[in-house]
Amino acid sequence: MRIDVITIFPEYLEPLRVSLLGKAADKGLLSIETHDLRQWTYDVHRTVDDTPYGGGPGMVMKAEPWALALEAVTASDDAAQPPTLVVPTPSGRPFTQAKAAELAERGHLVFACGRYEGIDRRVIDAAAETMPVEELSIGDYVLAGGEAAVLVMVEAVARLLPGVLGNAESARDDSFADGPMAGLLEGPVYTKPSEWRGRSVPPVLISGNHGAIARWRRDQALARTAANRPDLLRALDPETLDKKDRAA
Ligand code: 6GU
Repeated sequence: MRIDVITIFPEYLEPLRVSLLGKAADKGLLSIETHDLRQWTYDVHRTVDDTPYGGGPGMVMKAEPWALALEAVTASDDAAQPPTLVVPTPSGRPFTQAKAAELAERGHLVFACGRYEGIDRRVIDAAAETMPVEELSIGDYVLAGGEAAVLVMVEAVARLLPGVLGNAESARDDSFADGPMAGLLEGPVYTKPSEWRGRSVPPVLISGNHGAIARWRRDQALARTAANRPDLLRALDPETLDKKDRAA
């Protein structure tokens, strides 16, 4: 997968080079490039923003630098296989695990990081005529710009690419993933020693009874979901609950 990020703060995206993402890049599974939007400004002040039409607070990012940037980073794409343009914005649709999985299927993602009050709408409308555009929000709070949201989205997408995770199964039981625990939050986990500062590991986990362990894990997941995300519990299909779930 190829990822391009256009921003006025390329240093902000440096973390993309470390850890899981850095290793994925080293393995050739992922190629990430960041681009300074000011490369595509031609005035002495390298202006990227201006006052909003209609008045109001703040500044709006100008259309032309964005259009030139998008043309440059999409120049090698085939018109039949366009990249997906992702615009992080608090006004977007929710970025979810399902959306991450959908984006992980695409060959080329371009992230357009807005700062100030956003990007001139005509840029997004024009882009949408030649490529899919996803305006996405990572949650119900407001960030100063899209850069931190891009770090979140790229990490969520990249770990779903084949070969990126060390353990192919580790994505399966994740909170929100499809699978036996779909729609439930993950419960608590324990490792050695079995006794630590007077606290024991739940005995069922050392029992060797795999049926009892699976039942216990599911009960813990149900309890945690009820406590932390009652909205998720209400959204569960009652058909996916068994008799023992209902009792819990
Ligand atoms: Cl994607 N961008 C910004 N600037 N703020 C946000 C966001 C994105 N998601 C939630 N808040």
